[in-house]
Amino acid sequence: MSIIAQSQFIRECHNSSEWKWSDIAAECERFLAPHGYCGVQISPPNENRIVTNPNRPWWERYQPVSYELVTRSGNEQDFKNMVERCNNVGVRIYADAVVNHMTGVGGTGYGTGGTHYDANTLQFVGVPFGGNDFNGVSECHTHDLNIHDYNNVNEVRNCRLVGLADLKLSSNYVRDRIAGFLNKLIDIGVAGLRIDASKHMWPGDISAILSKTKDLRSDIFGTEKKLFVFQEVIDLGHEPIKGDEYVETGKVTNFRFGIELGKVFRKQNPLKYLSNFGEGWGMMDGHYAVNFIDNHDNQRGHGGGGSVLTHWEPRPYKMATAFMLAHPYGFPRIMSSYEYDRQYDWIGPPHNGDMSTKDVIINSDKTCGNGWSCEHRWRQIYNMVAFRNAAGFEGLTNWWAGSDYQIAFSRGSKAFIAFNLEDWDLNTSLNTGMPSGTYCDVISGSLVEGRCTGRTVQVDSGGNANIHVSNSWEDPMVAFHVGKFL
Ligand code: LM2
Ligand code: CA
Repeated sequence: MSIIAQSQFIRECHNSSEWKWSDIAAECERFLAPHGYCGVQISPPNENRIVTNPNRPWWERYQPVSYELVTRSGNEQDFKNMVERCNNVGVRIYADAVVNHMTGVGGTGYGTGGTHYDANTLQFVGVPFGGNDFNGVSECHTHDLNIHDYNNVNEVRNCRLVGLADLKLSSNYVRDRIAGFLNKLIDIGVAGLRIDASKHMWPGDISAILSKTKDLRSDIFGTEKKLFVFQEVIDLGHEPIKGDEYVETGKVTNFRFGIELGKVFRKQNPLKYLSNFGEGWGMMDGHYAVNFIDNHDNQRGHGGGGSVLTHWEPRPYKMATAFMLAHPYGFPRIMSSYEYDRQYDWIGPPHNGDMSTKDVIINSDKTCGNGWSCEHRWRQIYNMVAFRNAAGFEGLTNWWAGSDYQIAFSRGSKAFIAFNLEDWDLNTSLNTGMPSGTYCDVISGSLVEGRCTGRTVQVDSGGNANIHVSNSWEDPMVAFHVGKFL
């Protein structure tokens, strides 16, 4: 999953795959805040079904049992501590809100908080929800109440997604229970939401639920601030439900972004075509787009699937991520994953013998251990987060394409980046738009105590620099910004 380290505003959030709340709290303090990450998208915080066949899959967290805050990541007190510690250092928490459905139908048992549920009769006493609170034969007309036809809008929204009991979101009672849950999160200090399975909810129902939510805590966020919402809508262009239908209620995930960059950085489509990437490629208005290279679903073939780049292919993955962070289009989200046996698409987070989630441990080179991949701690990635923060709201300037697979661009006079995926060196003088001086390349190293541990680039008084990027480098790109000036 992703240490959903995804941050807000112009900065990036981080998607934290099932980390324990105590580990996220520590990470906010020791790494995310100092490196300019704005927030963390956390795994669903509410009680879920305990699935034992297969044994404790990651996806059990997408089967709510109640709105109690008890999961493998921790209990309510752990959750409150995390939100407080992260807010104290300016890192915001964005909760993954699973409100389209409860568990899969069939079976009975206890959730991660010990609450009983009966998914045969649809009794979720912890909320409580009963049979009348779910869509049934009057709303959904398929023979088994499941979704089969994604070209049928009513079916996609009123029937069951992979057999999950579909909440009757048109009901005021149901809306109130969900809004109560969201208001509990707001009281604790959460800043926003990823709304899971938004495609399977009517935009009007999302709007009605959100209209019942309070303002955010004024002591943390100032007065009259509302939840920052981004809705998960898998719109790859060939279904009737469009991401654009959801812009009234917040931002929308842009699934085409990672798929298209996957093709480009695998050299299946020229880099130079990225000159008008974003709206120019038919993607949604950048003001609404939440972009990502991969997420917890599509990195293992779920949720839209496709051939996205992941941490398993580090060289092109770092380049695609650097492009995302360097480019002004949309709002970026960084994934943070864990290692697992890729033969299986269901394997949950690194765990101990009793199935409790393993601690995140930090190695001396800043990488993680115990099976946590921590892409957000890769130098090439966190240094590009600082690049994005330095670039601010500057537009894309000085676009240059030397050949199909050699490009460079500036962000006004704040930052510059060049990529070389050809089989030969890039070595030429380019206008960087930057003030004259010596800059530290943040891909090959970092500026540590006034010294650059990587390569440097010299910009002359006209803003020109000799840009050299060898195709044989570990990371064939160079990036520098005004924050890393020697
Ligand atoms: C999402 N977006 O719309 C999530 O990002 C995605 O990860 C969720 O599916 C989905 N919506 C529902 O929240 C995941 C996973 C599914 C899994 C569900 C529920 O991708 O495979 O379905 O969570 O845990 C599982 C079984 C499936 C079974 C279902 C119901 O894989 O075979 O269907 O539970 O028991 C009979
Ligand atoms: Ca639905």
